[in-house]
Amino acid sequence: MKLTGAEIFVESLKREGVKTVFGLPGGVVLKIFDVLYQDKDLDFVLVRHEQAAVHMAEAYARATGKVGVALVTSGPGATNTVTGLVNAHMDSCPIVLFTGQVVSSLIGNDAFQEADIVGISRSVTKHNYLVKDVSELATTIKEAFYLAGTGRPGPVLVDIPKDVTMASMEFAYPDKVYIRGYNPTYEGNKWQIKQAAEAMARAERPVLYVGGGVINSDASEELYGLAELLNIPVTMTLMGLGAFPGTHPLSLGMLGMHGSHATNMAVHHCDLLIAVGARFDDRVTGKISEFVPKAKIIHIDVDPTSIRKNIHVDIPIVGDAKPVLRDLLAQATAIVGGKKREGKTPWLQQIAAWQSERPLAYKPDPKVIKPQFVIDMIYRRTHGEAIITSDVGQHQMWTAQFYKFAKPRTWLNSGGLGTMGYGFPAALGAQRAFPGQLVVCVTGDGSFQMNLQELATAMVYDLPVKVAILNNGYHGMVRQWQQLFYQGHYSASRLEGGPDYVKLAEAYGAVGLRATEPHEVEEVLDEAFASKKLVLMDFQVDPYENCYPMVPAGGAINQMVYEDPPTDATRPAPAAQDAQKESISLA
Ligand SMILES: Cc1ncc(C[n+]2csc(CCOP(=O)(O)OP(=O)(O)O)c2C)c(N)n1
Repeated sequence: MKLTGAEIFVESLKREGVKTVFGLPGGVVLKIFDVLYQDKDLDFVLVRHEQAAVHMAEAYARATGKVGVALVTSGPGATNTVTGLVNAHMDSCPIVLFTGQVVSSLIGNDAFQEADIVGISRSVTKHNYLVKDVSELATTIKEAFYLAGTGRPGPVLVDIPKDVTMASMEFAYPDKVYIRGYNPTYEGNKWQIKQAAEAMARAERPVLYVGGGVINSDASEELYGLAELLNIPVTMTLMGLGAFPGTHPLSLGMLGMHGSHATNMAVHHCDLLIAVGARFDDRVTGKISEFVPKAKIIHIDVDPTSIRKNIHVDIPIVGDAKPVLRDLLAQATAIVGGKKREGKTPWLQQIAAWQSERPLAYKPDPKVIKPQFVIDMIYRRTHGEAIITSDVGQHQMWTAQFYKFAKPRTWLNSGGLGTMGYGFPAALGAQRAFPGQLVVCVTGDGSFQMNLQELATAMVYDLPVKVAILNNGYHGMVRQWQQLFYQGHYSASRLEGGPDYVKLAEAYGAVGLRATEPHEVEEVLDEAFASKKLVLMDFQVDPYENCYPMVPAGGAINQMVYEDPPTDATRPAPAAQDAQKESISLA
């Protein structure tokens, strides 16, 4: 049967099992939207800004393990997606983004709403395509999904000119894909795995360092088995949180710039670091020449170009985390004769000593809401079972520190790019994937204002996410750096003119709640979590709280700062404090 390009597009998406597409229309994609108008099987979620559509697709992908999909128009529609593409690229998130393009004959002529999105996105996508003829459309879509979801996952862009959507041809969807030169390696080299298993069984002070790759490859069970078998403590990157249960006695939580004292000390002093699906980001390693000075390093990664990119590795293993950890577990089981190592080894005792020396903690205050207290309360009410998204800043680090994620795919976060404005649309994407689930977005007043227009999308599609704004009246993380490293020169970090969030929620038909004192925090959370609607919670938190421990930029990870300098002369000037107090009392 002959189909138009637009019909081929929709039919191909269904063959890929797509249920939901996020996006926003425009002239060159109207033929596709006309087909969607008559279609009952494909959900289309209309956003208010294309950046948000990509974040929703990313979060949908991370929460479900499927490929996320977005569709936008040419020119400004396409360029608005660039931040989302970079974000997905940095966090290895599988999405396919379809952009409309002006008719083929006008490409390169500065036509109305033309942008060379293939050129613009080349360095920030795993691959991209311009479909030149309707005959290529189905194969291109098949390849795009395959590339996005296999190997090291990532974003793939498919640019479709308007005339391609209008032209017709016989429809046939390919069953298989063959892409020359693209053959991801899944199984690790047996000899290297044996070497790694022996090194792990021999090590006296081993640490597993786990990243988002373990979550992408659904390898948590294998990781659990291995950690328990050999009694190895597990630290996770920001992207890896949830890969190993945060409450497990072997969990060390997050490492790096805002990792805890015990975790960073354990990594610094280990004799074997087993990196799985993690990429030795500078926020993790700190000063690279002083990173793990006494350790041998095993690095397991599906992407061969990640290995030895940032750090020397003793045993490299190219492969997908799941089969490699499965084989490692089998080898290690044979080496230890099937007998689990248990009990507090001297190494675990040392770690426990570091933990009690400087536990991850904060000073509660009876009068002022501490941001960490809000996170702690969210954790106590959800027991690590909710899907949590966050934005970027202090609130993000406090969430990573104080919320103990129980399961993979429950923490959706912009790790690599650090994109303010990610958290709220991400929560909406996850809620669309799991309508019955509690989805909480922890955000800052700066970050939330970057994509708050999606409140409308949330209301239209009945996405009852709970947004906890840790409102400190500042770009808090910027203010912290200015206080600690720029002599208190608070340049452009004070956030004036924010809306009244309760009224804002109400303006959209949502529920708005506010807490200004600590005793109100639990009430607000209880009311929000009991509500079936979208709730905005305005927590007016201590504007001057800083996130510790902290490894100053460029420092080694065992050289942490734990508290404000003794003479805190660099706190914001009284005028700024008064302004903040005023805005709290006005609110
Ligand atoms: C799009 C974008 N612009 C700028 C930054 C730089 N930046 C990092 S953290 C931060 C402040 C975040 O403020 P807020 O969202 O209020 O969170 P807080 O640190 O106060 O918790 C800024 C401006 C960024 N990460 N993303």
